[in-house]
Amino acid sequence: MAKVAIVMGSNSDLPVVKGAIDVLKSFGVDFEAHVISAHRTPAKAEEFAKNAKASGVKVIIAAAGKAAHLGGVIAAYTTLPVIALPIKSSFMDGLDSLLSMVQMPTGIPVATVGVNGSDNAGILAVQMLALSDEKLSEALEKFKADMAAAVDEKDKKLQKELYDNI
Ligand code: RP5
Repeated sequence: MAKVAIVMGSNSDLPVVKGAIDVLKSFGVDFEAHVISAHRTPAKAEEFAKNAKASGVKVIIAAAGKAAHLGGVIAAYTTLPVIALPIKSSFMDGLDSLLSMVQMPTGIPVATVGVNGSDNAGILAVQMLALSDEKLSEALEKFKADMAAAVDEKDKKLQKELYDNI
């Protein structure tokens, strides 16, 4: 049963969305992915959103570019948490997508990550699932510890480079 459903407005969004897919795979989280457009296939967007909870989905990631209404439309039809991923797909460098997603009216929130912030969309979905999954929670602790160790390593390298050049 897919715990996370990823929807994207077009298959042209897939190269960016792949980041979230890779994160979910690395944590062993079941997911499904679909191309559904708020504008080109609005009936399908409504049907998907209305049925997602009953099909076992816990979190939805909605990726879209330009006038990016997909996350908001999905959120309108479900009580599941929706993470919106703004795609940089026009001459506005993704600012259009970001504002279309983040400026939701009161009552219909979507948790919007940064432009092309695909990895963060995946990590946030895992964090939501980890609220009721101890193994995922432990995996996230390790993920953060590994990240901190990598930064420490970079700092050590910087210190060495500075002293070597004095
Ligand atoms: C949005 O329009 C999609 O999410 C995509 O980012 C953008 C362009 O779509 P295509 O014209 O490439 O299908 O709806």
